[in-house]
Amino acid sequence: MEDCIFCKIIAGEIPSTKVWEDDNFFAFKDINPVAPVHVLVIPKKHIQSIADLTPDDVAVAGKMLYAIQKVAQVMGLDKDGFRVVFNTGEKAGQTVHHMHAHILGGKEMAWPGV
Ligand code: DGP
Repeated sequence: MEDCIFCKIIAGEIPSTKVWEDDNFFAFKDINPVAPVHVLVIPKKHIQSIADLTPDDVAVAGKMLYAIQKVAQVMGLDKDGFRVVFNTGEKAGQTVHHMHAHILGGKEMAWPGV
């Protein structure tokens, strides 16, 4: 989609540090990491947020969880644990309106963290 930063990252028009990719998803390091490991996983299809999913997106949404598992393995987080965050909408702090999962790890994390 025009003017979407993450669509431009997928297209290679904006540089990023890619950590994993398959036919449907792209994973790269967050530019402002808040944990020793902080990776974003995005669908190649432009979907604005979880709140914008349609029935046509159900398959890609399900596959996204499996992609998150693969990225966690690549980053060596699968043994010790990791956190997955989907900021959804303005009040939750979503700043990029292309659905993305933050994968956070490499440190002890408190809960609740809100
Ligand atoms: P959120 O607040 O949930 O919408 O998170 C958006 C994240 O995207 C934020 O942690 C910073 C990251 N980000 C924004 N622009 C870029 C970029 O151009 N490159 C990379 N690698 N990350 C970006």
